Order: sequence, then C-alpha cells, then structure tokens
Amino acid sequence: MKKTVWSMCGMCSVRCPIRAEVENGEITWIEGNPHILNCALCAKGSAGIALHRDTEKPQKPLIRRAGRGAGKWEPVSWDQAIDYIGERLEGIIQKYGGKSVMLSCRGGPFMDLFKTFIHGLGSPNFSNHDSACGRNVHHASQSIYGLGRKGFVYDIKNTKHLILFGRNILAALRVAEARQVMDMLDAGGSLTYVDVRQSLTGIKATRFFQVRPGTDYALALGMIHGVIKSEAYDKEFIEKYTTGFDKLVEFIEPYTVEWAAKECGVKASKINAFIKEIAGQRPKVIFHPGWMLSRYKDSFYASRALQILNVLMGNIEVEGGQIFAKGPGDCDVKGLRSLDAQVPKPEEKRADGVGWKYRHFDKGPGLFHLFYEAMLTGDPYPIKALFCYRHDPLNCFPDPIAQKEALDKCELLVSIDTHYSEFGWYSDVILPESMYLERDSIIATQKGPKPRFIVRRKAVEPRFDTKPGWEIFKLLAERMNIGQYFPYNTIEDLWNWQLEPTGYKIEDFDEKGFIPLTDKPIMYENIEGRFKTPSGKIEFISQKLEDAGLPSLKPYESPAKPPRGQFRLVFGRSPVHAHGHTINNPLLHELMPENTVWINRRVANKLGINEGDFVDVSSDSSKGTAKAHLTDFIHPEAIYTVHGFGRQIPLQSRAYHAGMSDQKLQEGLLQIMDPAGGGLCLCEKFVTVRRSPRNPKRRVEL
Ligand SMILES: Nc1nc2c(c(=O)[nH]1)N[C@H]1C(S)=C(S)[C@@H](COP(=O)(O)OP(=O)(O)OC[C@H]3O[C@@H](n4cnc5c(=O)[nH]c(N)nc54)[C@H](O)[C@@H]3O)O[C@H]1N2
Ligand SMILES: Nc1nc2c(c(=O)[nH]1)N[C@H]1C(S)=C(S)[C@@H](COP(=O)(O)OP(=O)(O)OC[C@H]3O[C@@H](n4cnc5c(=O)[nH]c(N)nc54)[C@H](O)[C@@H]3O)O[C@H]1N2
Ligand code: SF4
Ligand SMILES: [Mo]
Repeated sequence: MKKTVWSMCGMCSVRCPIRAEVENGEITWIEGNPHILNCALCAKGSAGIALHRDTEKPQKPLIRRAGRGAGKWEPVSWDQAIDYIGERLEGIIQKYGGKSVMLSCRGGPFMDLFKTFIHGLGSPNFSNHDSACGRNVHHASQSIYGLGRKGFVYDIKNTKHLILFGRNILAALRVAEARQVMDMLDAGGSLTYVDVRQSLTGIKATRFFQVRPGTDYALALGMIHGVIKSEAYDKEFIEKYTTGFDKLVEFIEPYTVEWAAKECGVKASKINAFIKEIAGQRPKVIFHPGWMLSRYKDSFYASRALQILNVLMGNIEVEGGQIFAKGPGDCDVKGLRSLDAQVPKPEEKRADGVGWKYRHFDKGPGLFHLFYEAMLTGDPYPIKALFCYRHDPLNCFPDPIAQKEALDKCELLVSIDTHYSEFGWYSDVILPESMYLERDSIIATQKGPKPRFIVRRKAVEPRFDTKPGWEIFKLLAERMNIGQYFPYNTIEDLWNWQLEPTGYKIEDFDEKGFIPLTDKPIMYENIEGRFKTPSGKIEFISQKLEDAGLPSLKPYESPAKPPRGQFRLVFGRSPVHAHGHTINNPLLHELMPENTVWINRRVANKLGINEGDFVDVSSDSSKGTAKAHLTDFIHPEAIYTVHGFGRQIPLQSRAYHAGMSDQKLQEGLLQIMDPAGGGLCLCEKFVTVRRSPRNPKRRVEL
C-alpha cells in the first residue's frame, strides 16, 4: 500500500520540507512539500533515493585498526563502538578535564541535541563550520543591528530590486528562495548581480557587474557615496532609527563613484544609472549581505557596507525588504522545551578564545579554526578529543595537511556521519548515522514572517546497521553517565517532552508536515527598540568593534594583484552537488563527475591551454589537476573551480580523485582570518596554472 510521509530533505543543509511516497517499505517518489514548495525539489533532493540505495557508505560502526588515514577498519557492534569511545573519553577527561573535549557540527535547527551532550560533559567547546562559511556576514549584521544574519529574512518575491554580490542564488540554491527570485523576475523586478565571473544567476540578471576579485567593498563604498550625495536615501528612517550617520557621511567623502569605478572595473556611468534606479524603487530594494562573499580580508567590512546600503534604503520591516524573523513568542505560543537548557552552563572559558580573548565575536559556535591552535599549543588548555557530527573539517577548512598536524595531537577523533568523510577516514571511530530518509529527528523551530515547527520523519527502515542522531547521543551520554540530560527512550517520548509547553501534539504535524504558528505573515507595526544594539538603534558606529581596536568604518585597501603568471583561486557551488558529500552519489556523479578550472580565454591562449586540456594548478607544495574551461566571462586575475572534488577515500569509487580539491591548494590559509569578522580568507591564495604533462603530446600530421 502506498503511504505519504512528511519529512525534510537532507541532501544539503537547507533542509527543504518534502513529501515522500513509500510502497512496500521502499521509497518510490520524493517531492517538495506541496504546501510550501508547490512540489518543487532540486536535483540533489531527487537523488535522495540513490543515496538510500548506495552501498559505498559505512554500514556498521567502524574502529580504526592501523595508522590514521590508512583505511584499515574493523566493523564492530554499536555496544563495542560506544564502549570504545567511552573508555577513551573517560581517560581523557580524567587527565585533562571535560573541557578538553570538543564537538563540532554543521549548524542548523537540530543543534539542541549536540549542545546538550558537550555541555553535559562540562565543556564549553561547541563549534561548527561557519568560520569557513557565513561568520563575517553574521558578525557584520550583529555589529549594525545587534542581530545575526538569521535575524532577518528577505522578502525577495515582493521586492523591486535584488542586488547580489557573489551570491549565486540560483545555483547555490535553496528551493524556496530560488522560486522567489523567479517570481520576482516574472513580476518585473530587477536583479543586479556582481561577480568576478558569469554564473547561472548572472545570466538571469537584468544587470551584471563584473568586478576585479576582492573589490566588492570598493563598489559598495562607491554606491553609498552615490546614494548619500544624490540624497537617494530614506532621511526619515535614518533620523528615526539610526545613530552615527554623521560619521558615515564624513567617512564616505573620498569614496566617490568614479573612484570605485577605477578600483573595481565597473563603469561609473553604469553605477550611477544603478543608483538612480534604486532611488525610485526604495524601500523595496534588497542588498543581500553576501554569504560566500565573506572570503577576503575585508569581507566583514564589505558585508557591513551592504547592510549600510540596506539601511539607507529604509528597507526594514516593509514588504519587499528585510523582515524581522519571528518566533513562537510573536504568535503567543510557548517555545519548544530545550534539552540544553536543562544542563548547567559550563563555566570554563572557550578554548578558541571567543568571548574572552576575542570579545567582539559571537560566542555561539565560536571559530573552529582557532581550536587547532589550542590542539597544537595546549594554550589556553589542551583539546584532546573531537567529535564531528555532520561536519567534515578536512573538506571544510583550508590546508588539510596543516589540519592533520593539529588533529594528531588529539587522542580521540570520532566522526558521526552518513558517509565516509575525509575527516571520518582520518578518525579513530566512525559512527554511521542513518541517512535522512531512514530516521526521525527532534522537533525544531523555523523562524520567519510565518514561523512554524518542523520535524523530520522516517520514511523507510535503515538499510544498514546505522542509527539516528537522537539515539546515538543518548547512547554516548548514558555511557558517560550524563544520561539524565536525555530524558527519553523513544523519539515519541522526546517529541512529547519538547512539545509539552507549546500545547501542540505530534499528530498536529500530520496534516501538512509542519505546524504553522500563524496563518498570516506577522509584521511589527513599530520597530523602535527591536535592534539588539547597546543603543537599541541601528548603529553605524559599533562600540564593541572600537573597543576591540577595530574601526567601525574601515578605510579601503586595494587587494593585491596576483604576481605575473599567477591567479587568484576562487570557487563556488554547482547546483547538482552539495560540497563534498554528494560527489560519490551515483546519480549526481553522472550529472557532474568532475570539476573544471575556469580560466579567461585570452590568458589561456597565451599559456597554450585549450578547452578541455588538463591543467596543473599549483600552490606552495600542492598540486591539483583538472580540465580547463575557457571563457570570456571570468576576470583575468582569477581562476574558478567548484568546491568539493578531489576526494581521497578509496571506498568511494566514483569520487576517488575525480577532479581537483581547492582546499588542498589553500596552503597557509588556516591562519589567515578576517580580524573583524572571524571568517577565514579562503580567496586569498595565488596559484599558478600550466598545461599538464598528462595531456598527450600534440602530434604533427605528416
Ligand atoms: N575550499 C573551500 N572550503 C570551503 C568551501 C568552499 O567552497 N571552498 N565552502 C565552505 C562552506 S560555505 C561550508 S558551509 C563548509 C561546508 O563544510 P561541511 O559542513 O563540512 O560540509 P558538508 O559537505 O555539507 O557536510 C559535512 C559532512 O556531513 C555529512 N552528512 C551529510 N548528511 C548527513 C546526515 O544526514 N547526517 C550526518 N551525521 N552526516 C551527514 C557529509 O557526509 C559530510 O561528511 O565548507 C566551507 N569550506
Ligand atoms: N547546490 C548547492 N547549493 C548550496 C550549497 C551547495 O553546496 N550546493 N551550499 C550552501 C551553502 S553552505 C552556502 S554558504 C551557500 C553559498 O552561496 P553563494 O555564496 O551564493 O555560493 P557560491 O557558489 O559559493 O558563490 C560564490 C560566488 O562568489 C564569486 N566570487 C569570487 N570572488 C568574488 C569577488 O571578489 N566578488 C564577488 N562579487 N564575487 C566573487 C564566485 O565566482 C562564485 O560565483 O550555498 C548554499 N547552497
Ligand atoms: S536545496 Fe535541494 S538538496 Fe538542499 S534541502 Fe532543498 S531539495 Fe534538498
Ligand atoms: Mo556555507
């Protein structure tokens, strides 16, 4: 018999709501939840069934039986694996204390479970991937609004003009957002796209600005200048809700549109025409603050500049602008009960220095890369055990060789993953989690103008000897005598416990797959005092930054030009892959089996490189080889590749050594962070490109 299961996609971290059809215990169909996504799903989401059927995954808990990374694994029972971890953890905690254990995950709505475990062990050292993702953007938002990057949602559908700086929204996609962009374009809205190369989003855009790599801050400063000088901003809004505008006016004086044009390579007349256009469209104008934009030394300030433009547009809490993300409290509903809230907060200082050494950063997940310092030096104290749940630091952070030096100081590395990750392959124990269609999850809250409760439900039984996260953490906690923080036996117990204060029941998910907390979008009538800054207003000058010795408005510094014969290595996403973990998916591998190296055609011609030739890309001591893709639409200073390829796990036969890994070329970048935003500067690497000897010699026809 056919049945519908409401669940959530897990092929990337967007977690779109889905409807799965199951017949005789097999999944026969997956589509986007019709109530939210009108059945739409992306290519990766559709490949979930292929993931369920794939056998090139860990099928049982595994314990390492040779040197790290050697790939010699002993399959063991869950009891044996948990006991093995427990024994080692006890030894480590006895010697170095609970604080020497760290846990990192991939962020997202289910963190309550992981935080409970690590805090229960008495460690404050919870982290995630974000110093290689959106930390600069998050901190930039906090410094202006007192609210992080998830404090607002963008009403893209109703906007008149969406401006994207390196936000390749139709390829690096979230299904709901991509649909909104298409609706907005259909309704006659404008899209301005800024990138160093043309992209899927750029070809749909109404305007494409190709910039010299790393000059977004200059372009944004020029735009601020133009908007202020032409009085195209919302004076009333600035007066009512902001502080420090006079300082901004003073600061911006030298950064004229003409200056910006020279710096970034976009014609002044085009920037001026753009400013004229948005002047007539505000407040329905959204400057997306970027995401992967946060890759350069000044990306924090570039993102701040984009937020300043949003403020000048007066686009807050208006249709077609930035809307405060609402939670249960805004709907007169009590929030879900939290497991972590029951655990006494660890009093130790964080080993990454966030919150005490670095006071201008958000404590939340801190900055993962700074833990490597603690591993290597033992300062402020040693970190000796690392758990990674749904997170692959060796793929996520630059320079895996440098990372392994730090990891070697750890006595226990545990990977909780659905796949073999690069980190898992190097770790001591792999605990295989059931893939998303095979497991239930805890309930979570999704904030927005229409907040809701969401949950993932199991569609089919696990194919192998794997377990869901909620059970894995309970088992680990019980072994470590902190089982009291996991007060449930079944997932139903946990759901009921979480829902208890809300008045809702688990059956309330049955109708639509989620629990809507309101029918209509909630808009605040008065935004006064809603900003969590010290003054309660939007702040152009942040005291927190100034106290840390950082300017709120930083003078522009031009990014270095690559030396002759070298290129700046930039990277991004493909619509059919999610980082490194889909490369081995049988279907997605078929769609995109390897990455290429995009290179400007003129430059390639000079180097004797033709379309499809293998090229060697070299940094200090690493080399990657992939096929060249020649295009007129990439800045000559840059080469571009899709991240996630060049995997090194022999058991992933399709992905093994297919294409080239960007993070291996990013040598030395583990130590280079944006001092104001905390993000790693992944685009600050110059590499050389040569035609590879792997190409057959061209023969002369006789
Ligand atoms: N050089 C370079 N570095 C980058 C980037 C880049 O483009 N270039 N991108 C950066 C960005 S934006 C990000 S977000 C990070 C991403 O870095 P990560 O967060 O490490 O990346 P993911 O590949 O999304 O997922 C990590 C692991 O989660 C596992 N996983 C997937 N589904 C599940 C599941 O259901 N359960 C469990 N337990 N595990 C699961 C995967 O198998 C994978 O091993 O990388 C960053 N680092
Ligand atoms: N299909 C798919 N979708 C995803 C993901 C995925 O793995 N696969 N991952 C998700 C995650 S974790 C994230 S963080 C987001 C990332 O979302 P985005 O940041 O939109 O995605 P990227 O493809 O990394 O885009 C980076 C773009 O920045 C450009 N770029 C490089 N240097 C510069 C510069 O100096 N200036 C400008 N303006 N542009 C520059 C690159 O050419 C590239 O096109 O995507 C999310 N969505
Ligand atoms: S964007 Fe695609 S892969 Fe990611 S959760 Fe949504 S459907 Fe799944
Ligand atoms: Mo990301």
